[in-house]
Amino acid sequence: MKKCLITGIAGFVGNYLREEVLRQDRTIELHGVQRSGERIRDKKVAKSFHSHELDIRDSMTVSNLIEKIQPDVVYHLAAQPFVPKAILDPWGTLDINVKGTLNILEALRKVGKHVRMVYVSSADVYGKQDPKNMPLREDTIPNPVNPYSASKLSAETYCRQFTAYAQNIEVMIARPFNHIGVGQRLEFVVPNFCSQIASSIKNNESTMMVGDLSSTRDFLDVQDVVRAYTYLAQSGLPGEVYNICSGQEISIQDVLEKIIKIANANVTVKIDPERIRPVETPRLFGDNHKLNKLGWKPEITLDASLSKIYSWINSL
Ligand code: A2R
Repeated sequence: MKKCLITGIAGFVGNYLREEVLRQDRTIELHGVQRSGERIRDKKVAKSFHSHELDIRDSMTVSNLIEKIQPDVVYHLAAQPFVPKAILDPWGTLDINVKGTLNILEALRKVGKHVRMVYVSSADVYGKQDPKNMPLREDTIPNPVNPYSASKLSAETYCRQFTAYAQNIEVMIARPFNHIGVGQRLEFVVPNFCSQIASSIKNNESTMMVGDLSSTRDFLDVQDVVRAYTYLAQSGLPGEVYNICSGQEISIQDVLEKIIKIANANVTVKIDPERIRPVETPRLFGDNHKLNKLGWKPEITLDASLSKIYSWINSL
């Protein structure tokens, strides 16, 4: 029986990845690492995998667990994923994102069994780029501009090095662009807009204040994102980087208008100059040809994804 380990299984993305991995193979022996056991309350979900509570910064515990499981496939998602937190605490971010990844790689190397690992990095490693470089391809030279993306790029480097010299380890590196879905934290742009619009309808307010809406991004539904991770695990090339993106550029303004239409809201959007901050990345979208070549293509449209998210927020 194949053994799979997902780190960060109780997080936003990990939760969807768990579902997708089990949907594709009901017989798989699934293990999940979570830092605290509190996030999965649903008993049926909790029973669907072997849960291991540990901190990936602790090399001994990581090593013992990997020695015990001897996984065939690893999806490494556990991370400190917030840029503002990384700016406040670069050391803590480095510890989790880099040392944590290194602990996993070193434990897999010591076990010696052949393993394929998907390392979930971030499109944020591209950082500050000339808008003319869009859509970003995997061979664009990264230029990280914050401690989060610096830590992700550093961990990517270790993944490539271990793939090169540890005979038993093959790591595929995923660089996801913006992903959205039910359950995402409310501070992210889409749930945030949905929540403001839902409350403007409930409170009969006709004006909504926003910041700069002109920047463009590339959105995928989280279910398409986790499907892409399984494609990398199955047929990605070791040591290679893959953009996980739609390849479609859309302005935040257009996303907001779509949500207003879905909600059938009658709100006027007003730009609040106080909310306008210098945007580091006015345009950000990727080229997904390399991922498409593995057979993946997105299945969920942006409209369908936004509708699901709006209904969820509206029901909270
Ligand atoms: O801190 P917890 O208990 O919420 O667990 C989080 C877990 N995690 C850790 N697990 C073990 N040892 C650690 N030192 C540690 N630090 C964090 O990673 C949580 O379950 C998971 C991250 O989930 P979210 O915060 O919901 O992030 P999301 O959006 O699922 O991102 C997944 C990956 C990350 O590597 C991002 O950098 C990338 O996608 O974009």
